[in-house]
Amino acid sequence: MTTRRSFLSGAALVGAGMVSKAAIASLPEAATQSSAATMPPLMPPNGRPYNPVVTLNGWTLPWRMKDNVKEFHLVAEPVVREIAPGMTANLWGYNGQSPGPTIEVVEGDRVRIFVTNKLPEHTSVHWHGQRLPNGMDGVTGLTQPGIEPGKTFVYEFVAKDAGTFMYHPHADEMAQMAMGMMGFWITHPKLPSQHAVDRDFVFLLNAYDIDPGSYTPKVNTMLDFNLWTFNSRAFPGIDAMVVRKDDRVRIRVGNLTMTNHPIHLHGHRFEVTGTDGGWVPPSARWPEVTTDIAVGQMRAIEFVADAPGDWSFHCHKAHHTMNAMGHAVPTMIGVDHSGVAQRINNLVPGYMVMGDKGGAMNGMQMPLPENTLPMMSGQGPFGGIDMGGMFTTLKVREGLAHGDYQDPGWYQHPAGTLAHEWAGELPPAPRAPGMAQEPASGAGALNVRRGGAMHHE
Ligand SMILES: [Cu+2]
Repeated sequence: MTTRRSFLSGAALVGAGMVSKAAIASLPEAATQSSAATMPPLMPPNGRPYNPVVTLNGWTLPWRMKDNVKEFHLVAEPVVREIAPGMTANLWGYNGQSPGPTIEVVEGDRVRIFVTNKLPEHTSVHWHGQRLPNGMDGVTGLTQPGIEPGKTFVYEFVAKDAGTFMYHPHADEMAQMAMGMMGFWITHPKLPSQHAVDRDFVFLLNAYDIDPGSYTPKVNTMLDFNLWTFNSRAFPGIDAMVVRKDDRVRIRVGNLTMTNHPIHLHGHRFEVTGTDGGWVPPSARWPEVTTDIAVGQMRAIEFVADAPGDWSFHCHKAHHTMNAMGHAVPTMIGVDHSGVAQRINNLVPGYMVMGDKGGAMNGMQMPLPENTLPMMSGQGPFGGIDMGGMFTTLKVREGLAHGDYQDPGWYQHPAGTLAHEWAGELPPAPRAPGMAQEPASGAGALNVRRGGAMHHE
């Protein structure tokens, strides 16, 4: 969780990136970030004003103004990213982190981005979604040669359209994106009052395949990833999105995984107000509680946070809210294998029966290889949250200060608003037809369907 300390160090870092030494150099200084905590919004120190975004478990890249051009310096390099406490990954990213820092500019800004390559192979940067001169599009071989190791390229264009964008390589992209090379880009409207919201969160959806006990993603994996992340963080490593009651909130999500993610918010209705192609006219918006985000897409959702509480915000593909799981495992629900377990225990002391009552482990700890996250491990005020991966919370509270993004702790439910155990009389409960009358036990509990005609309707 983000603490005041990490907020302060974030502010100090931004200050350090803006010192005058950089202003006289021919290249802007490349600010770097060592923390995976959510950094406070970077208030624009120069250039035109705008309402900054907050990058979930990320930061915004400082810039300098030179001859009325907004100059940035990205460094493509190997980084160590903490995926969640207890696990780090050897990734490739930009300026010390993966994903790279968010770039924030204003509609109509002329932008110059220096890209230095400290990777062991060539790269390029594609400015996903921007309308720009063809030669600035960053496609290796098609619009430019690759940026060789040790070299610096410069991109320059006018940010024509306000909206939500991404950046990523178009060079050995399967491997480079599987290694985490990507970042967010926001072009703010010319008028800060246009599309204004109180809190504006951004993050990328990404996925990795890192074998338990290892540190480097398997870059040839196409679909069967085992770590599903928001901005290269897995729950419980993802910070909460903290908002004031009745704030107008925008959440912008970009998808650079290899599959779609239906993103679901509890307790509120939202509208999709931005797509890859810009702002959705108000007449074309409809209420949602889940929006599917396809590969390569960006979506901005907006709502008024009118319901205090700790609300789940997650991908609705159940496998995507799990960490480091194996899929080649049989379902054991309803199977009594205690006799088998006893016999295996004679051979392998410590063998445990698992999954016969479902997957929730009720806090049971299993020994894990080093650098491996439990499949689901978040702790809430009522015990274990059976979640990992693409899951976090929207924390809506009354009375927060305007710029206060600190985690307020768990929600205190007003009396009479909390689900609880029924303490009164219970009538005999009916059972579904065909089910055993007692909890399954013994070999007889397994209903094996054998032979005969099976018909399908
Ligand atoms: Cu998903």
